[in-house]
Amino acid sequence: MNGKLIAALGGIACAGGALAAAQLAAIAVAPGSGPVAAVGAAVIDATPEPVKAWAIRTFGFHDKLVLLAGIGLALVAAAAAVGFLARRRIAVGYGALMLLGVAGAAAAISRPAASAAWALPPLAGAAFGAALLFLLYRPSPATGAAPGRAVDRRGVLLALAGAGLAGAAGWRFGGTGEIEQARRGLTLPEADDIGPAGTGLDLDGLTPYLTPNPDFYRVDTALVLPRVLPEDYRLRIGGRVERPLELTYGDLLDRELLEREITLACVSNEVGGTLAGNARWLGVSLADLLADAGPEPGADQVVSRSHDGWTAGTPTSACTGGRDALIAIGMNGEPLPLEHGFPVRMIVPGLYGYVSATKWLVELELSSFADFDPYWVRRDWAAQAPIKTFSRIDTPKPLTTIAPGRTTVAGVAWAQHRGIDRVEVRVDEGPWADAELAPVIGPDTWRQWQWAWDARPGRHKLEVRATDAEGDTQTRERATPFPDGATGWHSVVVTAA
Ligand SMILES: Nc1nc2c(c(=O)[nH]1)N[C@H]1C(S)=C(S)[C@@H](COP(=O)(O)O)O[C@H]1N2
Ligand SMILES: [Mo]
Repeated sequence: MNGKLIAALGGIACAGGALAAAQLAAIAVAPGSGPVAAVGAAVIDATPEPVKAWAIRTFGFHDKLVLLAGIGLALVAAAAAVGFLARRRIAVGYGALMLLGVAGAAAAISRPAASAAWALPPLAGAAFGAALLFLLYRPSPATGAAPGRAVDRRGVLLALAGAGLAGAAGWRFGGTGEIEQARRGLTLPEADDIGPAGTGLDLDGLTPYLTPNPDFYRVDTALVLPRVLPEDYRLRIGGRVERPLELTYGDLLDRELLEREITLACVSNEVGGTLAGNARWLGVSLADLLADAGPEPGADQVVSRSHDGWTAGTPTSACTGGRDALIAIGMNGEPLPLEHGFPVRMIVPGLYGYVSATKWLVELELSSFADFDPYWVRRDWAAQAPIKTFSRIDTPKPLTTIAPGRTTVAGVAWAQHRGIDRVEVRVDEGPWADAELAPVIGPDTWRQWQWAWDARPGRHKLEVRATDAEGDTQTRERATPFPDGATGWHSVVVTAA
């Protein structure tokens, strides 16, 4: 192998060794303190909104994977270049490793959940990388011919293999196995107050009434899933309250448990989008918990905080004022899945997820809108975000060809906590026709609808609009999800032939 290539590989071996060592050290300190997670999270927090929106649009649920791959590729390229340069000037190598360590440490301690100890894994990793550099890049024998250093071929290959193995071990043992096991070992109690169960339409191509957990959309800023064992769990309720409280997971299970069907939706959902799901949630009444704590007058915002330091702000009135706001522990008959907030999350009917649905919930702090801006509000999303009325055509699918004649057009509509009263469909901008609505149990879930269409041969545009129970019909005017939710009618073009 040629010397330049070995030198480049040597750089990758030193950086890889540094990273692997840091990831292993992070297992002992805290999973979030690993440089991969910390730098990734810092990049996510610092990414300007338009870039983030573009990433979600382009990569969807894979946005985090793409980000990690991007950081990884950039690192490999930089490490190869540094490794190459270090042959002539070894200081470049030490400098780059120091930079890696300091940047990793800075990213780690900037995390909201961090303690000072979070700086240690990246620094320890950098020190390990420096030791590798020292061992692999040896001064050339003083022949005077070639200045610089000779890179130890065998050593580089060994170090690369070692870093790979250590990285894999770090991934495995820093993983979620222990939490998955704890989750599987749990049996949740029956609800004391069992809400009505909706029965949906079962039509080909139509979104099912209840969303199975594996199909439920996932949106959050967590690169590594926060790991909270039920036995270590504490929910603190404090801030502007008369009686601060602290509850364990067991304390939550011992309270009256409610089971409610509630549709959750993301503010980033575009017209026609699928960032919403309907589940049967098991949990404790948030209103009861807050009544125990006694919010002080003027504390109009409930700030909820996750284990990884993310925050949401919910109007106190929405938490106490008669809706089924839940501190949820169960989803569709199981403990919450890890991706959906295990062990405890918040669910408030009628508000977008970013202002209400905190996953991996560990703290409720009574504050005011004037005094505190939560995560997305600091990034200019609206502080108040009730869910806007939405309707979608699920079938027929856009740009498909259907048989002429009787065709079922069907979809879902939602206006949580107001309820859907009417869904209308029109073809080729003709008159609006009323769709048939599936029965619903209340205003907090989405509502399926269907309409029988006699499709003439040709190309057609189908459009849908819904009216909520307050009599407000969806506006045709298109708005982007930023800053408080998209508007506009969903349309689908199909050909009957
Ligand atoms: N801890 C935490 N909770 C969070 C978020 C987050 O980034 N971190 N995102 C919120 C957003 S924007 C939405 S839409 C919902 C999505 O919940 P789901 O992933 O269970 O569907 O979670 C909310 N809760
Ligand atoms: Mo969201």
